[in-house]
Amino acid sequence: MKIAPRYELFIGGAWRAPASGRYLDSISPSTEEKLCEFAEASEQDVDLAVQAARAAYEKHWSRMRPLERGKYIYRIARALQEKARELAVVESLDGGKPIKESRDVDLPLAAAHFFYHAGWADKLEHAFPGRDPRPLGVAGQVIPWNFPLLMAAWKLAPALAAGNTCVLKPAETTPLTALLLAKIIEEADLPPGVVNVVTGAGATGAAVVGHPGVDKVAFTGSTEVGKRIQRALAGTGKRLTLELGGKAANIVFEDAPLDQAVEGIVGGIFFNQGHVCCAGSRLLVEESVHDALLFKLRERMATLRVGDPLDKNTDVGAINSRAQLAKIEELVAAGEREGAARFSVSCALPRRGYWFAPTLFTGVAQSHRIAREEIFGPVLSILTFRTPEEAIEKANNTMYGLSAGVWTGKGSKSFWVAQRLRAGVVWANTFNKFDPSAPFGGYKESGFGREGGRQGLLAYLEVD
Ligand code: TXE
Repeated sequence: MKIAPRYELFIGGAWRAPASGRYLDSISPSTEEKLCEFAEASEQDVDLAVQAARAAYEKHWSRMRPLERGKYIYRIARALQEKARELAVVESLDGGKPIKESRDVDLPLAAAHFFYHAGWADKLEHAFPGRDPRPLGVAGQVIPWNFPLLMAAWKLAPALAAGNTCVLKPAETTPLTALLLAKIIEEADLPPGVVNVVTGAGATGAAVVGHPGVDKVAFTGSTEVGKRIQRALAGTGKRLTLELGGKAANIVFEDAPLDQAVEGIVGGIFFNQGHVCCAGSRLLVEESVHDALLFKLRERMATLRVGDPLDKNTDVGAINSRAQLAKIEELVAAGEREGAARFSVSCALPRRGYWFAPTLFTGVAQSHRIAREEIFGPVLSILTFRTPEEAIEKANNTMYGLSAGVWTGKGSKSFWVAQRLRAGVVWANTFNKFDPSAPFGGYKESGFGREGGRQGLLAYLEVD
């Protein structure tokens, strides 16, 4: 599974050149070298893809015995496992994340998502007994660049299991693994048009979500674009789920196992360079253990290896794009200007590519931009609290509500706090744990709808 010099659009089971004849470059963020080029789909191409998806829905996928649908999805899952190593390399080259993460997290989770949903295909009536679950039709799905293959799996697997057909639009900085997944789907012999992959930038995404032939839109990306899509879809009757940004609080009480918490905090913010919607980007620490925790945290941060994503020892890879690096730098500069104290790990960064050293800020006030805005980079903002009530109030003092973490030696306390947090996921004494059976999604401006589990299937079904 080598990277080809050029990728076309995957429409109706065939690889088609874009109507405009235009191609975009795929750049490796760790070297700034061009990896290949990929097609830019216009409205015309998107229209063909939606037509292909509609025809496949009517003729094949919605009529097929659910057990057969499940077999196809199992095939995709197995192929992902078989090709996991190569896909992990491409994911790291294209997106900049460390190979140990693509190998140990993205690939196994993507395969697990297909395995899990394959099992649902013929059991939907058991998931919703007596409620006659039926597919919605054609799903238009737009995904981001932070977990390119995994987000493709999160979108495609439940949609297909529920009997829908799909038009998937990967992010413009990371199209490659979705295109390789299209190849896997082609080799798995799915009926043509069941899955279509149209690459391009924001305009292609807008064409997908705005196409009148699309029955359901699923979007993961920035809050700004999510809101724009919500406005554009108002009054269309299309079903919509949005998974948007976050500003998760990781709350550490004085009775927490501090060494364990340090691991969770480091993983929570530096995993995937902090390009994670549920990243633990606000550390709320009980005042009495602030200094002790900070000491341990800085020591642990100093051991992080930043650099070549393909090196198995790398902990923190490249920033996904020049634009994302500029956004991180701008917010970090704002943090310094507003008076927070910055500590960045001192490490040699490669000369080429986009890099940012793991960084934390102390003395952060709730009004600071670094406490309010999603940085989406390896930058942690530390705030303190004195009582559980204050911790909860601060944790909830955000427009977002995707995830949170609670660290305490008392199980009852973590439940008490979790019940009061307005966040879709709350982890206790751990962070960033995922499972296809666990619904994931947000409160407030982090979006609505859930992905994963029985609840995630609801987004792709008409249930009486
Ligand atoms: O996101 P966009 P960007 C946040 C994060 C990041 C910021 C900007 O804070 O710094 O967003 O990232 C497609 N109609 N997240 O600008 O633009 C686009 O082509 C339809 C959090 O890269 O939202 C891509 O496929 N689609 C987030 C996808 O939307 C449109 C993950 C996401 O890109 C479109 C990513 C339009 N009008 C960024 N415009 C998370 N929740 O994990 C763009 N797109």
